[in-house]
Amino acid sequence: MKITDAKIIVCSPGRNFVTLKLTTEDGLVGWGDATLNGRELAVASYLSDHVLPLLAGRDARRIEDTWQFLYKGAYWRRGPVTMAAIAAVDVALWDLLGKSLNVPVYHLLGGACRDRVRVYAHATGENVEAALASVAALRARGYNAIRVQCQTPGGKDAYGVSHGNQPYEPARAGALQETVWETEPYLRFAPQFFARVRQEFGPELALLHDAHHRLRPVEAARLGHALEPFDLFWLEDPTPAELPDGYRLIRRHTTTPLAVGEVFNSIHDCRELIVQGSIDYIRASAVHAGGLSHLRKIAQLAELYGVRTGCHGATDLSPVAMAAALHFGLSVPNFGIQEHMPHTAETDQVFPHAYRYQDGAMHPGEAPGLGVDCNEVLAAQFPYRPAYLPVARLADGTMHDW
Ligand code: CS2
Ligand code: MG
Repeated sequence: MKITDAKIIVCSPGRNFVTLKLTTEDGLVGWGDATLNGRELAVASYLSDHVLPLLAGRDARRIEDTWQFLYKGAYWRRGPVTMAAIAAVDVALWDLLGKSLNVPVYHLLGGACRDRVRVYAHATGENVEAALASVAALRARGYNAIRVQCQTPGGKDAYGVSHGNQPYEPARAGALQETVWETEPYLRFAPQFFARVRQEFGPELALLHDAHHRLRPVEAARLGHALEPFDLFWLEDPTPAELPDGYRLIRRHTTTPLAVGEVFNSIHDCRELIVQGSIDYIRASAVHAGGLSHLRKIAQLAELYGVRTGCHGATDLSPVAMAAALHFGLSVPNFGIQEHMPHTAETDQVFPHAYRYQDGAMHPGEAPGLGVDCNEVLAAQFPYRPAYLPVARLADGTMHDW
């Protein structure tokens, strides 16, 4: 089953996506997502200029060998750009294999370990009442796990808070947005806020919260401890994870479950945190961490240490990545939960897909391969627009983690 054509489609149906299309000699098409939010063109170039020319003539069924060829053959290993490029090829090859055998990808990953994939949605609010209303609306749609982000009173441009009734989309076209971050008001507000959420919605609802790398380890330990009465499902990215020791410190001070890893791009980013027992959920995704082949290895390591998956699934991961995540989530034994940020209608039109949401869970469907397509004619109507993630500074202008 030789690869005869490979191309990149960069489009922007509501936000930018980079999609890889592989075609085989018998006319099968496989899709991969290569979207790296705010750095899309870097991955498009890495693929177009350095990877796609190497794929022509390769046997599409040699998935692991292709992964090793692209990883070891580059000499310069790891990093978000390289691993997103490898991921796109890997996911497209799994799509092709499923199509060639006329089975959904989850069958190739060992078959279903569950009937459906539990998902969590995003509730946001510029104030407490708006955030509570957002939770209530998601409850009404059947979600039983909800991430809640609320603007700290007196602040602005809080991470994860959408404005108006627009879905949250951090990357913005045009000028780079600089936001101001203040830790102390947030540390005082968050426990009060979650006390209110629990009072409003009771103990059963799974509540998640994303600190988005903003805290120093001891601040994160303080927050985790203060949130213990509210029994969070997880506290995400409490501190930048380049320092695994920081997670060990947090772990010593709180039983609030910890989730990390959406910015990870290989098992080497995850290993120490998993082996040290410092985290409860690993958030690495099939699009940023080297594809399904590598994500499976991360999950297998995590399984040995009782760590569960909680894959990233924001809107900057395309429906191709969402489909891959659902096939993975259906089949991985140590599944935790899957993030679900519904895409815009435009995106869903460009990327028709078999996956469906129902009552707080999703299923990838039974279509051969991933069960997702890319309408290239429609995609061409939404050309790329430069858009960047915001940056964060402290009030005195010091650069901080966004
Ligand atoms: C977030 C994302 O989904 C999440 O947990 O951390 O919104 C993240 O900020 C974006 O995916 C960055 O592109
Ligand atoms: Mg996050």
